[in-house]
Amino acid sequence: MAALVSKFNLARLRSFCCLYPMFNLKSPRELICLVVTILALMSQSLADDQEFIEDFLKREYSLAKPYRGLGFSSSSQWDLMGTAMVTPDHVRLTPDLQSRQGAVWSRIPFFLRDWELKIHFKIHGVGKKNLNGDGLAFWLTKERMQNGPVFGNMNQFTGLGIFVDTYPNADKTHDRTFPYVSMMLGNGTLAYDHDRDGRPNELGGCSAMARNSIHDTFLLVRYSRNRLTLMVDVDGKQEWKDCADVTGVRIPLGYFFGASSATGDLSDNHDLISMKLYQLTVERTPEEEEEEEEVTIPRVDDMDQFQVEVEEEGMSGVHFFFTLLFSVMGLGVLAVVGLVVYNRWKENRRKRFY
Ligand SMILES: *[C@@H]1O[C@H](CO)[C@@H](O)[C@H](O)[C@H]1NC(C)=O
Ligand SMILES: [Ca+2]
Repeated sequence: MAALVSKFNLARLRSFCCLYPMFNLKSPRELICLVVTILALMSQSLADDQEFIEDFLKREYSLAKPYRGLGFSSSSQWDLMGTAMVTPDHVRLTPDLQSRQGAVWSRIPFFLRDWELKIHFKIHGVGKKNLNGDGLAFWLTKERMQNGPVFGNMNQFTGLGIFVDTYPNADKTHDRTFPYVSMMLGNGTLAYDHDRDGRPNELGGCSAMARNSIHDTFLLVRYSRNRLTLMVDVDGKQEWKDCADVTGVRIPLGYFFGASSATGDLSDNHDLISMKLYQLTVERTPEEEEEEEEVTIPRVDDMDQFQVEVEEEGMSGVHFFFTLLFSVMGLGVLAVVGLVVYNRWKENRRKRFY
């Protein structure tokens, strides 16, 4: 393929007869000719890149403008639910009004093993910071079209949930700034704990100033070779910032993409502009193919790595040992200081007597 392209480009180059000898330019005409040739080659390679991406964009799993017939036509690949509404510029999942729930779900089960999902969304409203809610969620789950308490979707879901949480429910812990983006892998029994903003079962996350932003806000989810990566682009710099990265993640095939949102006492407009699914080409050796294990329930191979952070109540053995050690050391230092002070005091007193 590459050889073919370069052969083609060479032919193109030759057609600009002026390039022999290549850098021995005798007249302005030849210089212009060279510049034109270079520009032509550059535009050619840019076009190639474009084609490369287009090739792998999977339209059947993507939601993008124009949203012709979305949710209504029988040929549409998506279903709408609740307050979700299509406008020429976005799919509004909820308006900036209390107690609304809306969602959009793919109708086609998803069977690719290596993929990348680029999400363009917009969260905006009139509420002051932290007086808005609740946020947006993106899904790749076994279930679809079930409303519930997790950003407008059911709890105990089976599959991947990505959350853009805009309201801090656990107000005791000021350990993170909101909006907070995080991900969780549900297995049908694990629950998303809304009161604690999902902390107990999250696989990682980051703060992202994605509300009332003057910039376009994007998320990127990549899943390849069982590695799940989450990236954000919310500050208009056109670059991805790492947000979460987990290996050994196993997501079964045949699940559905979706997006959902909910408002409660607090609200926001939650708009989905696009979800673009790209297939990634990953070479696998026959051995790797064999090792690739078919799973029926989503799981993370080494789940223990996440349990550590969650432990809040009670002390672990190591924790206890160090607390004891430092307490003893502290007491020792105090005793020494006390002794020194006492001796000084005694000496001073003795001096005063003589
Ligand atoms: C889901 O994960 C939890 C925690 O790892 C585990 O206790 C539970 O048995 C799992 N459920 C299923 C259906 O595998
Ligand atoms: Ca929350």
